[in-house]
Amino acid sequence: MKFLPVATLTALLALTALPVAAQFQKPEDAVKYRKSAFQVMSAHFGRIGAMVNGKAPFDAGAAASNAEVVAFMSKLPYAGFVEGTSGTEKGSPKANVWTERAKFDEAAKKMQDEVAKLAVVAKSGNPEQLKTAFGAAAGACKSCHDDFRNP
Ligand code: ASC
Repeated sequence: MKFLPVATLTALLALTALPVAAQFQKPEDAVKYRKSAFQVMSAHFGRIGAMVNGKAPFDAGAAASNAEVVAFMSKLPYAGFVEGTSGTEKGSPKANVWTERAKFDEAAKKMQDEVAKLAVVAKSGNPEQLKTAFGAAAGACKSCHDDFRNP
């Protein structure tokens, strides 16, 4: 990332500032995008989960790099929550994502804050602190799922 020319970075930043609807050709593209972002986030979060739950050996370096990916990825999925893409099938967003948007945005921010803290804690290399921060982040994920995701 640090080797990208300034012009490229400026162009990328301008792109992220575009109105959400302009970022996707079709609603299905937005759905695919947000699911993909969550999938990558979940894969890396799960690797930390395996460590804190004793299913994988503790590896401070891996925890830190996985947590960094999670923290970065946590910023991406929300651009994909475009109007008209709620559903009823398992795992799809309920309509209240849009009717209670402020509450949804707050839940998203809570998760982003917790995974940012997880990334900081992971750098310290302390497995107990990692476990605590992982629990807080998982709780933020779950709370939003409980309120806004079809079971
Ligand atoms: C994960 C994952 C989530 C959260 C959530 C926590 O590993 O993929 O969505 O944790 O299950 O309750």
